[in-house]
Amino acid sequence: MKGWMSKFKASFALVVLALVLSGCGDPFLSALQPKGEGAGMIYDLMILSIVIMLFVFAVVMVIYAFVIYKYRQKKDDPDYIPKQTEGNHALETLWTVIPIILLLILAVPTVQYTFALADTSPDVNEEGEEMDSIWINVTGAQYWWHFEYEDLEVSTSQELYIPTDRRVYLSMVSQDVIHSFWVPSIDGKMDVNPTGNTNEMTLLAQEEGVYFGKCAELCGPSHSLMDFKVVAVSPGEFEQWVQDMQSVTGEETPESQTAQEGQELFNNNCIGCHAIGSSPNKTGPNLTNFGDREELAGVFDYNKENIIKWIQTKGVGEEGDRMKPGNRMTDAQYDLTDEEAGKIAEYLMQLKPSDINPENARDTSYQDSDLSSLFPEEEESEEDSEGDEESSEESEDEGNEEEDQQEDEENNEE
Ligand code: HEC
Ligand SMILES: [Cu+2]
Repeated sequence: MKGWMSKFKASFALVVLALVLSGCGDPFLSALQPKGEGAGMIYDLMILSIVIMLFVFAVVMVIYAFVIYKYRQKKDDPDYIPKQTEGNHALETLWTVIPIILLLILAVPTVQYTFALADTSPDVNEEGEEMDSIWINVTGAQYWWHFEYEDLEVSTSQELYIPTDRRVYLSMVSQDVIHSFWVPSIDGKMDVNPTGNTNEMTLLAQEEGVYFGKCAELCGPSHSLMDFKVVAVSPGEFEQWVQDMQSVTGEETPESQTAQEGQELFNNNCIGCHAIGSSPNKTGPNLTNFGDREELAGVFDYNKENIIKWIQTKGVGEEGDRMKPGNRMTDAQYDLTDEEAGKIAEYLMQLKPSDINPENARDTSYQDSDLSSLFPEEEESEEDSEGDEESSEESEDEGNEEEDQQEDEENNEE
């Protein structure tokens, strides 16, 4: 009786544990609480395979219990042996066909979703026209991520801003070793390679929010600190963010005297690796909107003290209080006093070109937009072709363009 009780307690504890674990994970970092199209598909597949597994488990258990009970050794006839079955065609066919059917049920949506997730062709709108795609060049580096919105002439690092309800397209490479881009609540993983081949994927966030991302490929001593975020804001807010970011040149004069001195120090010591304003990828993160970061270098508390510590230890931290060992800022040559580092920190912390920041992703305000203001070129070129007057210079330019295009095509064919 006692043994039975403790077994009961153990299984009861297991059931409770399973229930608790099933609610597990933060909504912004859990594949079990999908907030994106891709994560939703992956979640559905997970549920489907778990349901099938539970079904198989239940059937096997029922048969098992039934057989054990029915053919147990009986007291009145201990020598009785049940009829032995061998080579039963009906049974063998049955237990071959059932697994095949189950595997087919799994395979059809898996194959379908695999192709859907890999599809990077442009979306079509309700009228069936192709919509402009937002392509973002993503570069993984030890131990941070760079995001360049090439067509929009906007760059940022650490925090990827995207509009909700609209697919964005990522074109992904690595600057050094293999990393893996993973935002569990929005989509699956994608590796980035240093060898020159570019991987592509799409992201679609269905709800505004700040979603946490992780590098999912062991990439060096600070791999576990290679965190980043996806900031999903409503389309109207995204449009505004892009316009605000586009207006930054890096030459804006800050208000306070200290920050102005900080700017000069920054331009003398740091600009080689860090850009402010749009730029292709550099050795270090783009700092255009550094003042809106919620974490320093993706993981550390964002405050002046930590920023000074980061600058003075070149991102390595102090003995006993490590920041990111092995990071590439250790190559920097500068030598600054704490006071100077403080001035730079002041300058960097006031870099807030936009009212759109992670707070806007968390609030409930929703501004709709079709994002057409971000893609004005097409309208212009239509007007161009309608215009009847064309200067000779223009037509020359067009000739060049055609040549360029031909060259591009030839390159592609290669
Ligand atoms: C040799 C190139 C190099 C130089 C020079 C350099 N940095 Fe960096 N910096 C980096 C790299 C690489 C990182 C990313 C480290 C990481 O997160 O792994 C970084 C990260 C940072 C960050 C964190 C950025 C973020 O997005 O949170 C700050 C702040 C920073 N550097 C400030 C400075 C300042 C200030 C200077 C000049 C005094 C400077 N850096 C000079 C390469 C450099
Ligand atoms: Cu990594």
